[in-house]
Amino acid sequence: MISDSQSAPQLHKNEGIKTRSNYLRGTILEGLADVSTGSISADDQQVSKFHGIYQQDDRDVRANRRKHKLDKAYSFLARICLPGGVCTPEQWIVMDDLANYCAFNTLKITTRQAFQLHGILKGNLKNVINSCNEVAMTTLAACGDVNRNVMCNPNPFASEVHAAVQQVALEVDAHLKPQTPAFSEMWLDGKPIQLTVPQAAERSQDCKGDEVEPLYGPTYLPRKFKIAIAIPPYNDVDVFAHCLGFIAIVEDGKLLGFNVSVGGGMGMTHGNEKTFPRLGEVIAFCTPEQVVAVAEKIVTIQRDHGNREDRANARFKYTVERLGKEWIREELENRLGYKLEEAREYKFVSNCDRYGWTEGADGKWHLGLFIEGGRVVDLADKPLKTGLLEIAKVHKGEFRLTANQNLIISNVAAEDKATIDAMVEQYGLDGYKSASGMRRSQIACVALPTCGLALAESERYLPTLVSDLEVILEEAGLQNDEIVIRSTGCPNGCGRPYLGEIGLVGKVPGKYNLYLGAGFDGERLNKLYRTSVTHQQIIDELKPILLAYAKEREEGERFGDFTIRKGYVQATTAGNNFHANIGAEA
Ligand code: SRM
Ligand code: SF4
Repeated sequence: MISDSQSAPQLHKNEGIKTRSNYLRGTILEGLADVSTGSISADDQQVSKFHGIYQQDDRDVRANRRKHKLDKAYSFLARICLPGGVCTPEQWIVMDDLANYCAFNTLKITTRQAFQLHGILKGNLKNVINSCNEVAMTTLAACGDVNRNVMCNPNPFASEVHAAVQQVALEVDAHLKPQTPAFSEMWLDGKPIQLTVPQAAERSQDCKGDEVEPLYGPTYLPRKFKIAIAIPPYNDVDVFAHCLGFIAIVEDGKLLGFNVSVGGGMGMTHGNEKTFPRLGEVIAFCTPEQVVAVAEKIVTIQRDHGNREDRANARFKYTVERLGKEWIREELENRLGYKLEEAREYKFVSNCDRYGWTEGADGKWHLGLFIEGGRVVDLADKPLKTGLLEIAKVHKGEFRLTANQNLIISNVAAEDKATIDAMVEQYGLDGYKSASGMRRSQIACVALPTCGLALAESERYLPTLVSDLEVILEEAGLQNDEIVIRSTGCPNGCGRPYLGEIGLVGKVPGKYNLYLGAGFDGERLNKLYRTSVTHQQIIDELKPILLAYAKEREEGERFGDFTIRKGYVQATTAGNNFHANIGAEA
């Protein structure tokens, strides 16, 4: 017989940290006031994530500092939410300024359409958060066990629908923000948080959180929660990689509503097959008026049924895997108090970005720029950061950050195109014109030197690998083909590598697991092909496959599909068979 002590659930220690934090206060302010160290306490590091800040240290200098018995070179990362990736020129100018004066002089466009500033000393955090708030940007809930920045694809072709969908993204984002007064008290001297749309004052009656946090309650969610909205035919937000996805259904230029997808996520742990990437499953259709309620109820389902004992199994994808999509739909409808309609037809064609000028339905123009690794920085030959600042000073539309870490200069009047073009050329921002199709279809997560979890390089490595692969692409005549390549420094999946036709996932310094076979439309995960391969081995492994692809592909056949048809890897048909039928030698 199992004794009580054996059967009582052992909550993960982070649950206690959240409870004791008093709605996200912890002792962060005391920690920041302590000038004897650049760091804060371990518990506060967990709590600070909800405020969008992470303690990090410069891993490039870690060993040397240890040798000289010095403390680590601590600084903080701030992640700034931009729902749907839309950023005004005024906001861009503030970000540029903060990068110069409070951070490492660069801006990172993230895979979730947000900004990251690296290298902030703890004494500057309040200044950064305040400055963002003054232009309606916030770090609140950029990280932590809450809903994160809501994504929405920056589809310039359907500009009218985009505006409606962007509004939905803003509303869902605002509705799911934590309500704790701690953020305003701690960082903003009690001033209100400025959001692009006002934070919803009320949650549904049956939310069953508590007075301070009507939606989340004092322990928030078991784990992070992510939402994306896609407008077919483009799946450039990788909607199925999300806990909750909305797929816009458009007829005759009108937004009818959204298919609802549940249970996606990327992260896993090497050697732990109980963890796996998983793609969301479409369960129903909802109208634009129902979206916010659907998002709220799904979040409460995860709050109440997610695993609070094992953080490695706490994401919503595992809740859906455990309880089944039919149960989730039934529970969702119970909580909504009405039935949802059946999902509608849709078709995705690509999860890549589109570059160059595109005209929107309203006659305004949008310029897609390639920003390698999402890093906005002044390089010796290409002053990208200065260029974008100068553009922000004259641009009358807005910027849109893409989920592939790129940038769109959006809503440009026809008469202003020439000015923007000239500036793009002057500052070397026209890289999209000459980059190979593979380079333009890449994602690299940050990894070293700032990411504490990186096992290998990613952002600093992928450009070199692509340069070497370009020699083969040239030989094969594939230089203009979009072949999706994604790398991450560890298996957490920040660059959504399991949706790369070629995926590279760091194992140890200089070695990667090589994955092949994801769908170009973002609807099929890839499969492990080789483990722990070095730079040269990656090239040697990929060369014959790329050459064969050039010669033997069928009309319109994508690289990922080809690697499956030719038997290099077997297709992954669901997250729970991601680890099965692996084509790699151990
Ligand atoms: Fe991520 C943790 C960077 C998108 C899955 N991620 C981290 C941390 C904060 C490391 C840490 O916990 O100490 C990284 C900071 C590195 C640095 O120095 O900047 C980090 N993640 C990023 C970014 C900046 C990658 C990028 O190069 O763009 C992305 C920021 C997005 C944003 O603006 O919010 C980023 N992270 C993602 C994505 C992609 C997505 O959401 O579409 C994923 C996979 C999708 C998913 O969540 O399933 C992702 N990050 C993780 C995980 C694994 C979660 C899991 O389910 O196991 C971790 C580690 C964790 O949570 O324990 C993590
Ligand atoms: Fe860091 Fe791993 Fe995320 Fe890359 S995938 S940013 S190495 S946590």
